[in-house]
Amino acid sequence: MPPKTLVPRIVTVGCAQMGPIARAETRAQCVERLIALLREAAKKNCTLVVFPELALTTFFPRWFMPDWREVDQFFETEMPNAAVAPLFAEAKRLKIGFYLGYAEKTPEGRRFNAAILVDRAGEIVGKYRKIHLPGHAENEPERPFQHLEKRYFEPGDIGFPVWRTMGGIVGMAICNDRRWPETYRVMGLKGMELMLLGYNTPAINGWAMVHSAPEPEHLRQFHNHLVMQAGAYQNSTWVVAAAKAGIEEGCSLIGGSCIVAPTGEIVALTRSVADELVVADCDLSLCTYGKETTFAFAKHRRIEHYGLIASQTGVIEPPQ
Ligand code: CDV
Repeated sequence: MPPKTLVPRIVTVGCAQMGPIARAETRAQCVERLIALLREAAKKNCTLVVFPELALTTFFPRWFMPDWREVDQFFETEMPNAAVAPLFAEAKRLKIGFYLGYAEKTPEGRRFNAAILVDRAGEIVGKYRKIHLPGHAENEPERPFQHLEKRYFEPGDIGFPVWRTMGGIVGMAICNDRRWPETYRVMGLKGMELMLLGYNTPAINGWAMVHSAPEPEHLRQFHNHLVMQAGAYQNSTWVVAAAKAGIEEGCSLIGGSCIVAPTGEIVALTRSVADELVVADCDLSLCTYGKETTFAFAKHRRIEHYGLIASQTGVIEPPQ
């Protein structure tokens, strides 16, 4: 059989890191920053831009707020809405699709850490609700800062969908999801070629500080890249990950926003902890090699031995 020639399928993707967002910063100010990044992406021929998790507000789960009316100020009750309309309009004018993370409150009063995927025509084609919520549900005043995602959000209830859009098969995830191999594999089993993700990762672990468990800061960045490089390689997919970075309300967030190729190699990486765009020509045809060789799932997976993964949550050790 003659060798198959792979036709390049290039999506020029912008990974739009944001510097800190102050608590007092308005939606309008955030949207202005997002639009500036979008315009820079247009100059660099991007057709898709990835913004961070909770890109319209500060990372509010760092505070315990007993009054839910205060909490609700950080949530969007509809999407799009008046505040983000200028972003949608500019993206449509520039013909750029985008991923945007935000806090969602549904008409029934349910709260999710969500992301939307908007296509080049300005239409919302997909929504994802964060499944792996880190942190804790109760105030823990001994911590230097809180991580109350388990209080303010419900775990996502729509699984890990993927969408045929922008020339490929696209999936979404949010922050902590990237640390779990199941996230990539479930979407990998749906043929994902491009995973989009936003994150807010503190440079220190509040629990570790309280318990004197050492986790040097460099490990936070190492683990950030380790998991995404592994997930990309093991599922032969591109991964585009945009951080919110820098000192936000006294809390240091790591940067390290990056674009990872299906080989697991980082092909674009931010250098700052401020608003910064990095770009890569993501050739989706490069996914084919891994998907047809080492990670040809249909040929090599042995699901008869994997049942435990989907039937047991925690560890059950063998008897002594
Ligand atoms: N926003 C997050 O999900 N942050 C977590 C932190 C708390 C570890 C992360 O996985 O980066």
